Amino acid sequence: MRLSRAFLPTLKETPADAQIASHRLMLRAGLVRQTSAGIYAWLPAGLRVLRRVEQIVREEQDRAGAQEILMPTIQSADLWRESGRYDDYGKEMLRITDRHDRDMLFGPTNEEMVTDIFKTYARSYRDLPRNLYHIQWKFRDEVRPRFGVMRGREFLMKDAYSFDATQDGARHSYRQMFLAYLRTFQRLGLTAVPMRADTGPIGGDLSHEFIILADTGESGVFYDATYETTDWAGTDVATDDVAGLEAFFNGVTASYAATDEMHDAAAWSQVPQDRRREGRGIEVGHIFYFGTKYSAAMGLTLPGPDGTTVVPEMGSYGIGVSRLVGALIEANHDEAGIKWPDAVAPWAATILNLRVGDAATDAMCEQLYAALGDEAVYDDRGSRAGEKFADADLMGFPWQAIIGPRGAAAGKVELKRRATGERVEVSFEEAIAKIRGG
Ligand code: 5CA
Repeated sequence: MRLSRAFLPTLKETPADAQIASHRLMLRAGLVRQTSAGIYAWLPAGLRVLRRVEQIVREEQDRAGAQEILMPTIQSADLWRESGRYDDYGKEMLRITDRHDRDMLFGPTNEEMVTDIFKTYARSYRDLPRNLYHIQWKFRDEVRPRFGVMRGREFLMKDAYSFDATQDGARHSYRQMFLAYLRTFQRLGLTAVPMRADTGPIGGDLSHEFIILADTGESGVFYDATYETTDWAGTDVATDDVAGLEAFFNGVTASYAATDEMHDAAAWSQVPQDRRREGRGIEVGHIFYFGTKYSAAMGLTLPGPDGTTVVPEMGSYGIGVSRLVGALIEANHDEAGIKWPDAVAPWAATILNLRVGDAATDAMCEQLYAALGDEAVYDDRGSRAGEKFADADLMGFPWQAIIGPRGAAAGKVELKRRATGERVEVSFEEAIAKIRGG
C-alpha cells in the first residue's frame, strides 16, 4: 500500500472524549471511526488487525474440534420466548418490528438460535458431541458504552456452543475450550488469567472469565503470580485426551484467581504473600457450562441408548474479538503510539522514503516495496521526515525500514524495531529476512 494513495488517516490532536490510551490511539491512528454512540466503522488498518485477531481465534477453535457456521444478526423474538429470555433480557436487547408487525431483535448472543438449528438436524445421541461456533456482530444496548471498542454497543464476538450426551462429556467440552482460550490469548501475546466467574443471565454452574491485566480494566482482580509465567502454548495435551485435559484443567485452576465479585478472602489468605497480585483487568473471554437450560426449555431431546432419552448438556464460549483489538493496544503502546505485536500487525513494515525524488532512494524503496508486497506500507509522500517518523510510530508497524540518499548509495537500510526502539543498519537482503522473520 502506497501512503500517497492509501486511506490511512492519522490525527495529530488527541480526541477530547477518549479517556483511555487504546481509545485515543485507535482514533488517532485511523483504525476506527465512531458513527453513533458505541458503534464504529472499521477503516483499512483497523480492519486488517481485526481480521488477524479473528483468524487466530478461528484457528484455535478449529484445532479444538469446533466447526464454524454463520448465523444471522437479526433473530426472531419467538425463539427467545421459548427460552423465556425475551422478557428477562430487558433494555439491553435492541428490539425491532418488521413490516408485518413481527417482533425481531438484533442478537446479543445465540444460545436460542443454535439450539433451534441443532434440534432440526440431530437424530439421536450418536450425533453428540458437537461444537458449533461463529464470528458475528452482536448488539447490546449498553447503558454506558465507553472506552471505544472495549465496551461498544455493536461488537464482534466469537461464540461457540457445545452439545454433549452426558455431564462428564460437557465438562470435557468445557475444558477443550478452556485450553483453546489459553492458547489463543498466548498467540496474541497477551497474559490472560482464567478466573472463576458469575454466570449472570446466561445461567449455569461453572464459568470462567479470561482477564488481561491492565490498569484501565473494568474488573478488580486477585490472582496468584504463577499465572504470569505459565507457557500454555507449550502444553502438549491433546484436545481428545479426556484424563489428560482434566489433569491440565485441575492443575491450572488450583492456583488462586478471582474477580472482585467472586473474591474469597479466606482462600486468598492461603496464597503466599509474595505471590499475591491485585489489580484491574479486561475481560476478553467468558465460558459457561449451563447444562440443559436451553435444550430442555426448547424441546431438544434425542433418543438415547436402550430406549432412554437424552437432553443434551450444553455450554457456551465467548471471545470479544473487537474488544481484543483495544485490549492489545492497552498492552502494547507508549507515548508515541501503538507497538503492534507481529502476530496481529496490520502490516509488518513501513518503508520510509526520506528523499522522495532522489533517484537512488526512490529506486531502493521501490525495490524493497516490490519484494515485501502486501506485508508493507510504502511512505512515498512528499512530507517531512519528522512527520513520517511520527506517523510510523503512531501506527505501530513492528518494523520501520528507513531509506535516504546516504543509505541508498551504500546499499544499506536502517531498520527500526518499534517495540524496543533498537536500530540497526543492514543490507537489503537482511532487511527482508528480518521483516519476514518477525
Ligand atoms: N453467550 C455467552 C458466551 S458465547 C456470552 O454472551 N458471553 S459474554 O456476555 O460474556 O460475552 C462474551 C465476550 O464478549 C465477553 O467476554 C467480552 O469479551 C465480549 N463483550 C461483551 N460485551 C461487550 C461489549 N459491550 N463490547 C465489546 N465486547 C463485549
